[in-house]
Amino acid sequence: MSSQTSTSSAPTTTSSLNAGLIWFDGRIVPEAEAQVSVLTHALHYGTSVFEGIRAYETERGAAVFRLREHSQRLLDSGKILGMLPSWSVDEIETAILDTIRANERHSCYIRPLMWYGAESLGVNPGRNRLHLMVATLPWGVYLGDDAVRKGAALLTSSWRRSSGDIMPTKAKAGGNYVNSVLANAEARELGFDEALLLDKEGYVAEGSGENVFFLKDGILYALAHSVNLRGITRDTVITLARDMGTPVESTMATRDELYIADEAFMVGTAAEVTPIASIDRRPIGRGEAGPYALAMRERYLQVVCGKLPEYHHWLTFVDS
Ligand code: PPE
Repeated sequence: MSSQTSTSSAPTTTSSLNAGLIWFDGRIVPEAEAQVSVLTHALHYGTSVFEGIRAYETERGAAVFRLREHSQRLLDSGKILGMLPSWSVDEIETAILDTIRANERHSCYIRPLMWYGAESLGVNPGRNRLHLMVATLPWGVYLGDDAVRKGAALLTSSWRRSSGDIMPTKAKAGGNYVNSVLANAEARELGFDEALLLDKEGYVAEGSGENVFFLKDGILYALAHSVNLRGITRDTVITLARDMGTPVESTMATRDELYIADEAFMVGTAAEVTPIASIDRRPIGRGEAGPYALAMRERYLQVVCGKLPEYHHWLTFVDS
């Protein structure tokens, strides 16, 4: 009888993500050399924290959008998990900028990840060392061009967003994302673009990877933080809306309030500003990408690409 086990040489584990050179515990190495043990604590228990950041091409070369806030949130996520990293916010910023330069990226999605290593197994993170890596990836429109052009079709998920007494929802922690993965997979399998998650009281929380806004009678409503991730794009969009003269309020809302909104849209680093055309097959407004959402998307893209000098304080130019 043949055995399933082979003792041949180690498999190569390079991804197909074109990450190129990766910053890994202080060294910049090819992706194939940025390897971890299969006994890594984070792989078993989800004990990692991460960020999603974008750099855009501007007239002055690549610029990272809100680098300080993202780097600080990575450390904050670690703090929530009780991690004791040795990297400062400045060192994380430098690692990110060095990785972009090493790969000569003009624009990219940036994924820093901090995690417990493989010194001990068992729930207690105990003696595990902390590791840090930064990858940069070429990444386009998150939910696809169609979702942006026509507006995304959302499904209220049968999975609820974890509440803050069950999971640390303010931490961008690996383990938390099982919730997002399940909700997103359910929506996709049923033919929708994205999932909308309710909190345990039934208020709309957020998308699997986005914060949500809706517009009603000229007022822009940002869904309150409650159990949501404290989104940096959410904060950006609130500022841009106010600067455009739109009144903005933070609110709790049930799903039916969104059904009868004039417009709704999702925001996030990956999703940028993505209009919502329908929720649970009910058309929102005219059932297409709404004019306010499209104007906000346009404005957002101008800001991140450095076209509006009054927002340059949000940009870190890679080559300055
Ligand atoms: N909520 C969740 C659950 C979330 O994951 C994100 C970001 C946001 C809100 C928006 O946060 P911010 O990027 O600070 O505006 N989701 C990241 C991961 C997406 C992924 O598929 O991975 C992102 O947008 O980078």
